[in-house]
Amino acid sequence: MRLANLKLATMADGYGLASNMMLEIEGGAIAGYRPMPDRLPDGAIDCGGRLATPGLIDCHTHLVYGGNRADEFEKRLNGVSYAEIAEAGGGILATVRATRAASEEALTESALTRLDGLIAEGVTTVEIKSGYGLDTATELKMLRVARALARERPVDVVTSFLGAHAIPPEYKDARARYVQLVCDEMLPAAARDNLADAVDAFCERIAFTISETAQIFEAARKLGLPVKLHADQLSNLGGAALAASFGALSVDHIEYTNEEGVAAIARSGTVATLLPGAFYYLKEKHEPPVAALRKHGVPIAVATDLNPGSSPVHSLLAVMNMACVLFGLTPLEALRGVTVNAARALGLNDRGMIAPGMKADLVLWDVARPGDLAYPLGANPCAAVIKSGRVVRGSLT
Ligand code: DI6
Ligand code: FE
Repeated sequence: MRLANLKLATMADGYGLASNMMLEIEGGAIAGYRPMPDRLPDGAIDCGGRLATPGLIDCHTHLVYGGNRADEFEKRLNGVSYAEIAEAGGGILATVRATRAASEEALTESALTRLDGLIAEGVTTVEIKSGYGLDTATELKMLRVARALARERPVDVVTSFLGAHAIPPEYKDARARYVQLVCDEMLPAAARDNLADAVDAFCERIAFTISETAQIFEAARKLGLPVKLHADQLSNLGGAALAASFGALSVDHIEYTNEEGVAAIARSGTVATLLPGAFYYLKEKHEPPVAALRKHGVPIAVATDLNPGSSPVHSLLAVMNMACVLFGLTPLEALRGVTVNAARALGLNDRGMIAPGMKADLVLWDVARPGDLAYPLGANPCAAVIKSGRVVRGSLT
């Protein structure tokens, strides 16, 4: 396929802008691009000067889950605190009950609806975590559903095992035994069935300690699986530094990470994934250390954290805007955060940029400049989506 008359934001360096380009796609990959010849070559599709970016990558979601928690949102706004809701058996554990009770088909159906919202905005790769099962059968069920989504829609799914998301009620007074179960049974089962591309954990006072997290990361290492971490979201436990010592792909949230933690992830080449949706919904006040990330040259990714509790956000474009308004990212940083740096956060080196040999995952936009993508809230200028060289949405002309 030969696309003509494109404005490319290759993201190779900054936006990597190149106007008046022809782009060649062969066998699902980008063969190359070059300036337009004087007249339109035979068989080339005139894209009318539209902007093309790499397909967007949402590198942190929990989009497979049962039920919803709209009732808790309403309760919170009527004065009941997040902690009170959790103590009464709500919060993550409410979603665990609903997810355990849901059939694989029902989980797939509801996840597809959410996934379709992301795809409509140009997402071509999405990461999906388990973590609402907290028992072996349900964790594997969630991961199978995540894998099934990639067969149902033109999107690549990267999975993360998050058995260490919360302590399930059955193990309320036996944390150590639960961590053991995660390491000795759940994680090996997920690895055996090829259901986990990476291992994640929630390291926080209300979740897992630094030493429990280290134990889980050791188990991941034995299985040859890369790690990532929900780190320093509500307090600074030193999660980012721990993850760095395991060469983590990414550390996510990191509102409370200090400069020492930032220096550690800079040394380990770990990506910092910012999740402004959770910051917004939880009315968090402590901003992530963006200045230190810039100073230490840490690649910054941005993701929805799509989940039913702290971030019921179904729009990666909205999150780009929120990263700018709430965290002071520039529109360029926001776009790099959902393309080149999001690919790196997932350990994928075949996407996130427009370059020869990269996957032909592309989005055509009805905007004049790439910086415009982070500007509105609630607008969707996506004109067409190309996944592995195939037009899967909209029209190129
Ligand atoms: N951090 C969060 O904010 C979410 N999970 C996590 O590890 C909360 C997920 C939920 O409330 O369901
Ligand atoms: Fe999360």
